[in-house]
Amino acid sequence: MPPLPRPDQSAPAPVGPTGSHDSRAQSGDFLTTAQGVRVPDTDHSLKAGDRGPTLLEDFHLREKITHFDHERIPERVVHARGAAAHGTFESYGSAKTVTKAGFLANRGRTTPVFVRFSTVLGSRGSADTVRDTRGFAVKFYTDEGTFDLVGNNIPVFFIQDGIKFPDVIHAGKPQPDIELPQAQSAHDSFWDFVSLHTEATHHVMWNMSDRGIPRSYRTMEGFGVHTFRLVDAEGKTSLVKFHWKPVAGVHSLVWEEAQIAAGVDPDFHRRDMADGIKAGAPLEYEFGIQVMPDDGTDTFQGIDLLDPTKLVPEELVPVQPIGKLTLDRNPTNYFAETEQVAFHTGHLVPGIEVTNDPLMQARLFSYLDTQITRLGGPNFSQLPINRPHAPVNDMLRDGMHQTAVHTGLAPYLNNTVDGGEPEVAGANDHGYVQTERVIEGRAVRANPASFDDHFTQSTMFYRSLTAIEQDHVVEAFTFELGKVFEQSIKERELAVLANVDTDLCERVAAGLGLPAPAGTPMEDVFVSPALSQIIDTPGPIAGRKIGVIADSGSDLSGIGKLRTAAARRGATVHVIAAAGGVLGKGVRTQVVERTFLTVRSIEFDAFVVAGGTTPSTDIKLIVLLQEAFRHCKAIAAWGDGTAILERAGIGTTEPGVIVGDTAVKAFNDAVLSAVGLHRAWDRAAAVMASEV
Ligand code: HDE
Repeated sequence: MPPLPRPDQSAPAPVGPTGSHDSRAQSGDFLTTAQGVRVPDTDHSLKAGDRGPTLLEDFHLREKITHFDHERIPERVVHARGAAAHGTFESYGSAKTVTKAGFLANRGRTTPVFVRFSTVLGSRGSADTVRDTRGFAVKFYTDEGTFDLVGNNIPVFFIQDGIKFPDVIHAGKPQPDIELPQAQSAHDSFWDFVSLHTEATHHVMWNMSDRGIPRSYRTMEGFGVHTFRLVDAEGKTSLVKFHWKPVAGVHSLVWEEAQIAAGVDPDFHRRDMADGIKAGAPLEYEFGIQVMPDDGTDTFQGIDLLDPTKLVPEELVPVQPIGKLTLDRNPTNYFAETEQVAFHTGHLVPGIEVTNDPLMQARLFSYLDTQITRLGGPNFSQLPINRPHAPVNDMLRDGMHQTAVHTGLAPYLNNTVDGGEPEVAGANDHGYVQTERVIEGRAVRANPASFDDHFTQSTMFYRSLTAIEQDHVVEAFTFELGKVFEQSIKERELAVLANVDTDLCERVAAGLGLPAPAGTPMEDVFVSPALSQIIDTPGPIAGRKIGVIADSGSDLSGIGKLRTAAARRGATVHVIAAAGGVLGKGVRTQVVERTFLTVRSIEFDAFVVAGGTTPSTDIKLIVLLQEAFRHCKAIAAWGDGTAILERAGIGTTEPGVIVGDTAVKAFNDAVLSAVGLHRAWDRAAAVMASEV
């Protein structure tokens, strides 16, 4: 008997003009129903007379309303608030020594990616700049199948065993009776949980540091958190930690900015990413690995590599760059792509394997499971954004929202009906063959003793920060615990801090007006300068925004020169004036993009007052400049623009304040270098101590 036709399971999805999606909606000349029937009127329902009741037979009305009624899907149970971008990963090939994964091992190979950034606790409509951990989830559409690296911007986690995940999230989410506070950890149940579960301390230290309030996604590090196992072409294994290093450097907001932004522009991070991409400044990160020997101990120099509350200091194991990620395309449709993308820690490719980290093990179950509720069934991999770019030839059949039209008669193996096909792949055919490892032991509900050390690395983190960063940690703890009502919770958390660092505990206790308990912090810990984000040489400024205060009398050609100098480094200049419109005439014009009414200091990384600008007494302008000064941003003026700084009480000799006669090259370079330093931290002590 001749073989029956083979099933074609990779039937292509409809492709629209934008490339990968079905863009049926809003194309063609006429509005139609979902059945393709042309619609004559979509504004008036079919009624019995113009003042009569609506008729049930109006199929267009019913279809339109019914579809609308079902437009929403459940938001993610965590990481509901997010934004994403498309891009490319290019391999340096340097990982070839440790992995056979083709997208990493082959120098110059490019792989399409989709990356979603998120906060953890807030609902889908919550603000971007809240104090929280950020998700950094990367989908690599490799030609050996899809690999998802579902990471965070903090290298450690609150808990050591996945069975505790619902507990920590229930504690962090709004309280269940009246659902508040939204997207905040500053409430009783969060601090109740973390003060009772001291394994959370290291992650909490990071959250309370500047890492909890990133400046933007482009200035945020990413971490795979768990230890992964890489396998090379000969079958040799290594243990690795994954890192994303932002090319733009690691920078954060200050707490007051984060709070203002949550009200003034809740989309602060989302807008920054989309605007940057649109302006031609892609987000860029280097992918790196720390490689540790897989010697059977799952430990490196006393650090338990299976404990996700521990990191490996970069001074002990340097991060080796293995490729570059560039995000340069905004999504076409938020729902279809950003909302429907489904990441899964179990989306692995040959050469990348998991370890026994008990947090990772639980995640391997959760991510597939959650999509079944969120995306309404088991066929979510067929959604355009989730579809692998490698050919798919599975034997999964039917189910809700099945869109593939499978052919063939034998969706099972072994078969003779479909000619015995398809075959299974061995390691030489790029099959995912798990490395053999010995697994034995008694079934116990227990952790290894090394998981009991909750403080050494919490202390290491705190002591590795600079003084100004430590001040921010003290402020953050004092703020958050100051929002807690139960005295016993505050006292218990102070007892935790007493075991991290005496000075930290005493300063937070003083802020709360409580006695500082005694603890036993480690005196002699390893200090890792790589954990600090403060730099002393200017970094790149692509994507940064500079606000220029001007009016019709300003030196518009000077603004033009500053704009050109900034553009050369990928930064943008935006003119701010008392009223909207265009300043100047003829060739020398500048469009006003913000007025004193619509601008707020948080939108910009630096402010410059153009020469020739008439001093204004508008309180909004004074507040704008004073706020930027308080947030330690670069502030500059040329010519008689300096009079406005003086009016705002900003001394021209203060750190990070640049003045010049004209917007010449030296002046512009000084301004852009100050932006590259991110903040004039030398100003911080004076600003904090200032009195009115
Ligand atoms: Fe997640 N996590 N997680 N998580 N996680 C989800 O999956 C979960 C953990 C992370 O942009 C959910 O599709 C468990 C660590 C990111 O779509 C869910 C445990 C890390 C995202 C889930 C963890 C993460 C999620 C919710 C403990 C950093 C957003 C919706 C065992 C390494 C992905 C979804 C996106 C999302 C479960 C712990 C990162 C419920 C059970 C550790 C970036 O499956």
